[in-house]
Amino acid sequence: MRPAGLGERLRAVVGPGHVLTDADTTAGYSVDWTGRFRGKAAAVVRPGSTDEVAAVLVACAEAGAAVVAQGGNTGLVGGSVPLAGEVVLSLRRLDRVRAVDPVAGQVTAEAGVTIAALHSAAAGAGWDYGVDLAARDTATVGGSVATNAGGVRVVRHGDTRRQLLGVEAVLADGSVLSHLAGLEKDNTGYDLAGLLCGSEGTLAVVTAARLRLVPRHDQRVVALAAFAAADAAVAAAGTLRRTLPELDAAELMLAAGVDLVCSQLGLPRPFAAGVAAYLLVEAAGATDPTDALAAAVDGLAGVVDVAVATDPARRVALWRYREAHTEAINALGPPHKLDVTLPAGGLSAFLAEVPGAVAAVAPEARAWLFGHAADGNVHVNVTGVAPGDEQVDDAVLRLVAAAGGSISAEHGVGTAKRRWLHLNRSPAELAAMWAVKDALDPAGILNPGCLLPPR
Ligand code: 2HG
Ligand code: ZN
Repeated sequence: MRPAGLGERLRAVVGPGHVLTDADTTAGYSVDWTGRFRGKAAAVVRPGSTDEVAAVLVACAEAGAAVVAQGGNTGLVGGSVPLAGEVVLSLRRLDRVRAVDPVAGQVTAEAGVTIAALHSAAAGAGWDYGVDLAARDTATVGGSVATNAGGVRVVRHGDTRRQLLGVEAVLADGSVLSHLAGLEKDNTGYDLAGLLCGSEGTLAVVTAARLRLVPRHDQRVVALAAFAAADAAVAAAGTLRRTLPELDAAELMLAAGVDLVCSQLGLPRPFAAGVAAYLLVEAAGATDPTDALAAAVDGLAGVVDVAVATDPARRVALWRYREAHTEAINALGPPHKLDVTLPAGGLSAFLAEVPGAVAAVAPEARAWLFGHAADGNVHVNVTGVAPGDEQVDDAVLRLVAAAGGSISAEHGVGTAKRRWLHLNRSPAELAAMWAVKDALDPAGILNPGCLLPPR
């Protein structure tokens, strides 16, 4: 490892067993979930406490070694892998739920706690955590705070930043910021937790978070509604936000994506032919929301068929059509993933325009569209394009920006999209971001290839 002596210092901090340098072992930390972004780690360091994270950062700063923080490595924008030979700082050993406060409805969880474990801890105290996502068994608190992760329940509870009451984080110089009291009202200056949320490991390494919990809604019902046209499904998601107060999720799928999932996973087709789009709707409440959901779906225009599930196994089976999109698409080869938001009124037109925009630059490519319809968030996945060929990214992201949308809805900018950040952020905003970066990480050792475009 370079520079000489850093490896020895890191081993002294975390113990020899937690500094990995063998290429076979570090390989798993050096590639993203999709396989599109591959690098090589100078070393993987696995600290077991916040103090050890601080000592690791001091050692790296003194050696001038760049560091990429990594949680579950389920991010899909190449933001947690060492693409330029960085040291990987794995937070997975920080996996304690430090405290659940059932009175306040809050939890303090370390960075390496998975979202699934956080849900269990919340349930044990009679509460629920408002963010949920398909990668729940692997994605971690630290990564979800660092990327301001969204997921399937943003329509009801908002994104990770909305749950965040405070963080513990280590700056590049090893100093520890700790603000975990969880006061609901706390107007004492800059919102550092809010700033670090979504900073993608470029300003500090998040080691723990104080998170707000939400009341449990144990009565759940799921409907899979089929539509003859995608714009009717999009319009329906908007209507449900108004007509169904119990709305927990409204997920859009298109026929091609569901067909792919069915053939890859051997699932039965949910309906007979003639369906163009699907909306997977979940309603949840303290009392049974089935009648409310049925009445709301009855009132929707353009529905051609509906399947309803109340028992847990059948609900999971309906969700499988949606949650398996990511793995089914990946089985075709590493996709280009463009997670974008459109203004509500522009989503239908965008869905119609994407295939043409992709075909214009990559005729062999195929676009797969699905996402969180009620948030205007669509996951444009493009297969059949070489990992390094960015023409489709450029075409789709320019289409998004022209329609007034965001090039990153919930996954972050990562290394994948930093080239296009200027489409959403003005020169003044970028200068302010650089000023923050320079103040907190003057030597630029924290995830240097991520988020901010080169100056
Ligand atoms: C989801 O909504 C995730 O399932 C992943 O955000 C999206 O695979 C994707 O592009
Ligand atoms: Zn998503």
